[in-house]
Amino acid sequence: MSNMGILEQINFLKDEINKANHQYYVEDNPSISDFEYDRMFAELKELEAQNPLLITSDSPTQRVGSISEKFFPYKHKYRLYSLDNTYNYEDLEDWYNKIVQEYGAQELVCELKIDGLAIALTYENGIFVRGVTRGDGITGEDITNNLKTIKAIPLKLFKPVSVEVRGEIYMPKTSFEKLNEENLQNGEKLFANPRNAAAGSIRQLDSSITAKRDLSMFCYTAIFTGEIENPPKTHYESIMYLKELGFKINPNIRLCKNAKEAVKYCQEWDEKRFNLNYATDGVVIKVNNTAVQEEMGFTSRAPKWATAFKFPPEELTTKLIKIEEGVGKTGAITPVAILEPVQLGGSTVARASLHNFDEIKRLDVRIGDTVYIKKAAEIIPKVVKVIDDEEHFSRPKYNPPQKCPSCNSDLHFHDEEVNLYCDNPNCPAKVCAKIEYWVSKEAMDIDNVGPSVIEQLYNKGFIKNCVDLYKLTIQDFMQLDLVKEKSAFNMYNAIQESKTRPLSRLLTAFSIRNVGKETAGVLANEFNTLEKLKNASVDELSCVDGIGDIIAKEIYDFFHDEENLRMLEELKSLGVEPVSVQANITDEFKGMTFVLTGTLQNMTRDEASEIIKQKGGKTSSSVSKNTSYVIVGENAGSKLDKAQKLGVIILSEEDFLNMIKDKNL
Ligand code: 3B8
Repeated sequence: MSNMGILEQINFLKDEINKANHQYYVEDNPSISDFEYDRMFAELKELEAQNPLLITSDSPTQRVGSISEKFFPYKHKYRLYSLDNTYNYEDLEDWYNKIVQEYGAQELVCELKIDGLAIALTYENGIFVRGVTRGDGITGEDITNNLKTIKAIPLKLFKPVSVEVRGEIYMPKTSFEKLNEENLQNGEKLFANPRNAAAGSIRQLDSSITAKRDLSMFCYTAIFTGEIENPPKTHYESIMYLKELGFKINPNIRLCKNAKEAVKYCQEWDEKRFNLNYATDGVVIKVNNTAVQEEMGFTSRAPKWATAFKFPPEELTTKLIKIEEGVGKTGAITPVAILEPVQLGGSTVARASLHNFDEIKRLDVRIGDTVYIKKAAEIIPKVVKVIDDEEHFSRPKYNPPQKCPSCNSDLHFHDEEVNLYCDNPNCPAKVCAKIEYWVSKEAMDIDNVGPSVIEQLYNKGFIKNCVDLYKLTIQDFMQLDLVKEKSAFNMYNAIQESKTRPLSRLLTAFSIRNVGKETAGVLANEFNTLEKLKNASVDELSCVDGIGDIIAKEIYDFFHDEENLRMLEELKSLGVEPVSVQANITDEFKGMTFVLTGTLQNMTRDEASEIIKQKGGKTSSSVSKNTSYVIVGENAGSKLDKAQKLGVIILSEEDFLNMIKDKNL
């Protein structure tokens, strides 16, 4: 075989195997025998082994095994928004009617809401180049190698288009049950539901484990990043286009003329969903017309043109054993129902929320009552109703506490709030709750330091606040119950590691009122450094998309409170310096050195060098024969002269702006 012949044969085999994969894993309609498939696969592997230079990333042989040390954060080029929820048909009709009022009657698209993990896939000229988890919607983790093992994800599309596709990774219910059976026999951990099993499988550092798990993916959004012929004008058309490109889409998609038809779709699937081999927790309803979608836009967290109708949650009865009073990080006292354990919504429930003391009064919950509990997917179970059995009225009424269960201070109501509060700033339970939040997954994500460790550290007087965590030594940890050198070392290390968490996490950890992880992400993205955020005015803050006047004032106040400023200084001196997760580095400017001189009109020199770095280039402060370009602003001095002398290419600011066509930077 000539060289050309080998390349042709390799390409032929790749195409045939990719087609067979598509038929089997996407269309559910095998086109060739296993034997034929294995034969072609073996031949391709053999040819590639003899000609390793001809192996490409879209070859079906590249779907297996590699080991990573960790997953790298990746800043999404286009944010992944959440969906607003509707829980009943009335809200769904209201949502639709408001749209009709403003934009006229709209066709809707209904899709099943797959209960899996949201992922963004990037294709360049038809080749799969990257897959990233949703994360907080702004930054996720690069799990490309693991995603490559999922055969429903095409490595090469049927057309050479550039597109970012979003979808949901899931594990079929039958595969989930089989996996749990195996795990049970091997004495390994069981997964609570298919979603957790999918999450556990996709987050393996060894992708050969992921490859063994039966995962699949339904795609539901496309953002075209390059030119295409006849761009779709509706969501429905764009889904059909995804199908043509080779993606797996959920077949139960339906066009609806109005909200009534959408409600009918929801009612139908609320019953039929149990017959499906994948988990769905609702229906996503979207405005079909893409131009109208664009006009409607987004709130800070979700598109206005889509809503998720959540299927009604499961309910069950059990006995209320007692009511525990917890103290939260704000000092709010929260009653928690301790229950006789029951199985509900795929997990064991032994505790349920009672919200606040008004709620207990309204429900007239008494210890010993039989209560209804309800749990929607991912939502904390709650007590919804008391059963009026014979004994209910003979049981003593429940009275809210008057003293803090932790520090015994008097409790108070705050203005217009239903919660009771402990206002003692030194209340041990409150301080511990704050520290627990600081170390939590959502905030600084400090592994190994759980509630009992925090309580012990606090009781021994080693920590009085979150900052003190960073002063602890390995010896301090070794004085705790049952803590040996190794785990002391791990705890210490975990704390040290958290010093360079992204800014969004530190902001979340501060527990500023109304600043949860979503808002913290938006702030970090907008301001990039703590210093810039600290110096932002209320106006600047409220100009940020999704930050209203009240939250802006709250953030401003936080950064102008003396005690907080002292804390920030102390954190800094202890080495807690958040990193800003930069947009990912591309290689457009690889090997190029830029010199900036003079005053730029559209950006500072720092911002310009940031852009150069993000595109893989370098900046230098002096011009030499190794300089690739000098960017000249106003009032440029000797550097311009030198560049002219050396014959280095000189760019105006406008030339530079044209070079960095990518508007997303
Ligand atoms: C916009 C559209 C989020 C989603 C969306 O099956 C947006 O459409 C989204 F900001 O999360 N889980 C679906 C599903 C999820 C989303 C969606 N469509 N079918 C799902």
